[in-house]
Amino acid sequence: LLSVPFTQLYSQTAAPLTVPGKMDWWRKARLGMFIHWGVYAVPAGQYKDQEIGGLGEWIMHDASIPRRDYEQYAKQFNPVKYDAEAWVRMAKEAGMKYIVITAKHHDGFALFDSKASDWNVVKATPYGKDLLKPLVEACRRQGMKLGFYYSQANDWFNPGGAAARGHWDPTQQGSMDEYIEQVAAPQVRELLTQYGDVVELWWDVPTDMNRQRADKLAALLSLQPGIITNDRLGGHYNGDITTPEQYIPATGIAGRDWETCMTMNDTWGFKTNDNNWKSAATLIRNLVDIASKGGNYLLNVGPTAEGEFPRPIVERLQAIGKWTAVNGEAIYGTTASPFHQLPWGRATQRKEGKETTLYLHVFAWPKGGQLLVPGLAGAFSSARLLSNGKTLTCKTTADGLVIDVPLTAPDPVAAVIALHTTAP
Ligand code: FHN
Repeated sequence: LLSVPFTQLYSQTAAPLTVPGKMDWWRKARLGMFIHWGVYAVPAGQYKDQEIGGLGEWIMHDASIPRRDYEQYAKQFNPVKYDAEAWVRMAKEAGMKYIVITAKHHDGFALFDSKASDWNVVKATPYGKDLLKPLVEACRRQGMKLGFYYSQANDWFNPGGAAARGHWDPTQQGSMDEYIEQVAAPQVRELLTQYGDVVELWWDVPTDMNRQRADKLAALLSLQPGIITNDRLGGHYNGDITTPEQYIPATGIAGRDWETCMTMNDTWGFKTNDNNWKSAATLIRNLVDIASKGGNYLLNVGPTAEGEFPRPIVERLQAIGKWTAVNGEAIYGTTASPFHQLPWGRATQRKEGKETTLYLHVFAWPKGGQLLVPGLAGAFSSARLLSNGKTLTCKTTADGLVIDVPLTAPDPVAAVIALHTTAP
């Protein structure tokens, strides 16, 4: 949408709400699930028998669909296969520690029973039930943290909402101040008072947001004092986390908590014909790369209009879960690598008092049975393979630490060796 990352789009100075320790769980979590779901899953990338390019959730905008036409899709939105328990279970089994779902995206459609606008799942669809409540209950039962994405400025349906590249339907026109007052602020209040603990408020695309409008929405965050917000509200707010989108910062983002959000294919919202899937290996290595730089990975799922995760997404979640089940200790609760770079992979670390565990994530397994960690010296009390707990011998050399390793990679995607030391 924008040629520059949001971090460069505007500079803010306002400090986020700070509750001591509110980031602690988040910094340990490392991996979350993004869910982009809404009426746009009905056309799923097609309009008037034409394939519409671009993002699935942008179809109303990209095909300039008049409000009255787009409203017909809501009449077909009936996610009878929606199973919130199953969604949360798949996220949990993948090793995801929190979920952020689009409560309302740019098309203005609310997935919840909002009194601020009838353009919502209860009033405008045959399904007729709040979609967030079952997810809240499933998350509570399964111990999963839940946050909401809310498009605070772009709203292509409720009059007065902004449109990043200009309106196309005269009925979209209206006062943005009245939209903020009558729709956005009341809906954010509904989300922060009617759905239990909300761990993240994920603002997005702050078109035409000024300080006064941003202040009105930011003031509502005090309803959930421990809530984490991002850098996309607009005005002068930088929130708690920076949000690189579809890319991993080369060396992390110094001095900021950050969360790379990414799709598994090329679209956030479901499209029938978007089959450009990243491999599970790529997604796992992205997780490792992000954790090695001290960031979080918010990996997207775009459910179908019937309420199901597409099969390629289910398969990738299962593969990620298989890897995190074995290697999770090298991700969760770790901090960034002490190395500038490593020729064969990445590293993370965990410090507990005088104990340090260094996790070596090996992408390119060495030939010849020896792994060199350049420049690493010091007394390591143990070295073990996470895949099978096997102890490995290691010795310090002039070039660094040499570890005797099996001839074949225990895990072709990322095999992890844990080095333990009490040396300072
Ligand atoms: O326009 C949105 C887009 O639809 C999607 O929600 C992404 C997710 O980060 N955010 C905006 C594009 O930057």
